[in-house]
Amino acid sequence: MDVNPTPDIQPTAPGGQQNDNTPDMGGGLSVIQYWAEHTLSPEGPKLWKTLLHKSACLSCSWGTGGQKGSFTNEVGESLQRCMKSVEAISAEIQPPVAAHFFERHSIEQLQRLTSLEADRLGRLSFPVILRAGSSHYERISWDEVYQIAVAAFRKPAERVASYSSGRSSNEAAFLLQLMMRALGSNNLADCSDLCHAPSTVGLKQVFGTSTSIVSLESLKKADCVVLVGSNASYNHPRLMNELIKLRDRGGKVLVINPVREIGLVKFGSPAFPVKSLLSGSEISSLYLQPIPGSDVALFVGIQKCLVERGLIQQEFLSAYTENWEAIVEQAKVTSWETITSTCGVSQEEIETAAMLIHSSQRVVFGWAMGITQQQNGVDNVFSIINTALLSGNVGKEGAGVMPVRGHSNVQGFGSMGVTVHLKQEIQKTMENLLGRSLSRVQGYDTRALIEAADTNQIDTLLCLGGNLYGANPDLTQAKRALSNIETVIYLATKPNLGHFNGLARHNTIIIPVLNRFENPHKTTVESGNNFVRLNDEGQTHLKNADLIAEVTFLTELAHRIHGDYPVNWRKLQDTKYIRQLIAQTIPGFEKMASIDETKEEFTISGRIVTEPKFSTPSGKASMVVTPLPTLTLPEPEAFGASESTPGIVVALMTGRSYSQHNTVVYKIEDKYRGMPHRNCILMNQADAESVGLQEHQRVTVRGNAGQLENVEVIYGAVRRGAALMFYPEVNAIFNARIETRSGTPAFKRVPVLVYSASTVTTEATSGL
Ligand SMILES: Nc1nc2c(c(=O)[nH]1)N[C@H]1C(S)=C(S)[C@@H](COP(=O)(O)OP(=O)(O)OC[C@H]3O[C@@H](n4cnc5c(=O)[nH]c(N)nc54)[C@H](O)[C@@H]3O)O[C@H]1N2
Ligand SMILES: Nc1nc2c(c(=O)[nH]1)N[C@H]1C(S)=C(S)[C@@H](COP(=O)(O)OP(=O)(O)OC[C@H]3O[C@@H](n4cnc5c(=O)[nH]c(N)nc54)[C@H](O)[C@@H]3O)O[C@H]1N2
Ligand code: SF4
Ligand SMILES: [Mo]
Repeated sequence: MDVNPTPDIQPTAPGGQQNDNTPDMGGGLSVIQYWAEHTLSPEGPKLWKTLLHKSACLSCSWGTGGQKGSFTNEVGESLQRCMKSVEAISAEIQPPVAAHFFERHSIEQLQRLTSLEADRLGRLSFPVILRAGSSHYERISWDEVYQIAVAAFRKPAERVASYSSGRSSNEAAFLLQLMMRALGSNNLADCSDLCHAPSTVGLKQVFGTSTSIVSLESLKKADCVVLVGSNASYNHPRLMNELIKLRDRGGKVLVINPVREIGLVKFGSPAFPVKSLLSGSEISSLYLQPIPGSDVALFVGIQKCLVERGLIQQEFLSAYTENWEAIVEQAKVTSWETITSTCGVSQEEIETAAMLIHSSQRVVFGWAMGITQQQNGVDNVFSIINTALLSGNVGKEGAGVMPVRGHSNVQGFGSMGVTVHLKQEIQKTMENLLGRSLSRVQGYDTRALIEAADTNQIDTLLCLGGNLYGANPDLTQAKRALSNIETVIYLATKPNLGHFNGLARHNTIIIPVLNRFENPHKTTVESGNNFVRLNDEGQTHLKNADLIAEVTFLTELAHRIHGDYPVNWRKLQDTKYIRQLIAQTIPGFEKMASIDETKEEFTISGRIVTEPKFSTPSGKASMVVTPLPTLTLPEPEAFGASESTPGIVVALMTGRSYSQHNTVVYKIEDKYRGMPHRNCILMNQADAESVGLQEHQRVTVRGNAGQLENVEVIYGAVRRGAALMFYPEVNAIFNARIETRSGTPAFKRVPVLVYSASTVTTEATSGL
């Protein structure tokens, strides 16, 4: 077949149609309106002060800001910050939670708050405790905080755990893991367990390094980007600028996503006010909509096309990779029929995608949660890497593989050793520092932590940020599990659902902390592009408040637990000394030793790959065969529905709306998908009509752990058999399957029954 990859091929059925309320592009003037509203409002001066502060953006891992000015990226381009940054800052510069708020509101009342309402309470500004048997949080002295915390940390090490979210600094992350490991505990659960852990596992196995191998500089030289399972138009808006520039220089963008996200089709970027903002820039050259969870099949299809047409880079493969023959063999023996029936994308479309990749010289493959939050998430990652290698797109400038990471410092947490899969090199340096071996007991990752707590195996939990309760599947289980823990200590900037629902058996303490732009000392963070940012000292707007810096709290606690072992913890309150420790113990961070003097932000050494030499024992990329998933959905009866129920079982993708940051909701509507509020399900019109449902009808959505009522059906450009809803609310109804190598839940393929409430019987829903 003679395929000429033409740009802008529209999706064919069964991809679904956008509803009438969907705008015809992402971004656009409303972004500027948002900016104007906020920067000209009474909070404006505070907002500007923060925007101009020399620190990295709080929001996503793309990592804007830092020493060269908050609007500057790592290659020195001064672009505007995206409005997500403003959204995140606005939430942090809120007034404090009212002084007597906790006295006046019982925990029962607090549990009725929505995520948005909890966030709008304002900034936490003094420590509080909920004691067993008490109905209210009450203020607590710092002395008592430390007394309770120290007693809690004296429990057996394997019964002490931490959970962290990726907004805190490298310095805080380093201290957390040092304190835990000095105790003899490896229970360092982290939000990345729910997020990019499959990328870490997959990249490590193939290349011996676990983060993106592409720098921003290199991305700028690509002539094709394959963007898989990422809605960058919502979650990494500045990546959109790179795609716009790539299209402008004649490059191609291949998007793979079951939902036709309007911002990935066309995006109006404020960074290009004249040519893009109003009219929008074309993003996707080709948009494929596979069945959720089927990306491996699609990539094996692309590989098959390249193999069949003799287009694989055989010399490159022989010289620089291992096991490539097995990947080629798999592509050969897997039939087109198997491939297309698994992924629901036609052979012609797959071949078009393959030729688009082949006809490009330098291809970057980027991916996010659509790939990792799957039962075969690690295979998904392998299949992308295999495609990159077969097409010769690794080991040169302008090409490679790039997980598009989550939180603004989630990657830094991993680098600092906050992980249950500690790198051998760090294990050694930690053992040197501690003067003894680390515990060999396998630590609990996030899901394992919940399971362990659910079976009464945890006494003490410290949460450095995040919302462990709301981020997990099966909220009933999460609540129960946390209620088995004697002491839970939350370090947080703002109240969230977890503080009111994730309650300990004896004592739940909330410690109010300073955020990144308020700390009295310098800190650092690491972007998804492996770039280390230095954040300047700052001040909080909260006057007369009793907040603490994370570093201060952790060092004070560690000092009380460990004395001066293995370091003088209090001396580390001058964070320069933590950076020196990091430079000595964490590979690639050598430049950290002098960053206080040089102010030189840097790319971590050994991460970016521009030559075909890898950090594996053989120096070659070690390719792994990817079995195709068998994707079935249960029958309606499995959900306890009677045979006559007019319901449909769909593969539900759970993720982010336009205006939320993870479990924190900023606005209820998602205007780019035309979803007016949180309790909506985005469905394919033909699916809905096949069981007599109509747009705007209210339905019940039932998973294997519960159901949500009164959910509004919204038609959207989502492929047949699939649907989309928002977390954290939807986490109430399902207990996700777990990817075994990474521990990551399959949040993006949740079988649910959608039915009209009046006509269903209720029986047990177990065994799905
Ligand atoms: N503003 C904002 N920015 C954020 C965040 C936020 O909540 N708000 N969160 C941060 C964090 S922690 C993370 S991890 C990232 C998340 O960033 P993303 O990964 O972009 O976010 P999601 O909404 O979880 O899902 C992304 C896309 O996956 C698609 N998808 C679902 N299933 C599949 C599938 O089977 N295959 C394919 N190919 N695609 C699929 C969905 O349709 C959706 O478009 O963003 C970070 N940045
Ligand atoms: N169904 C479903 N579930 C999911 C996902 C999904 O796509 N679908 N995505 C998963 C993913 S990718 C992730 S990363 C997790 C997110 O899980 P988490 O990281 O646990 O949750 P967040 O909502 O990001 O945490 C927000 C809270 O962090 C606190 N915070 C903010 N800044 C700071 C700070 O500087 N210091 C401290 N100490 N606290 C701070 C605030 O109190 C805020 O309320 O959710 C996961 N859960
Ligand atoms: S792209 Fe991410 S890091 Fe950059 S300004 Fe926007 S939210 Fe911040
Ligand atoms: Mo994430």
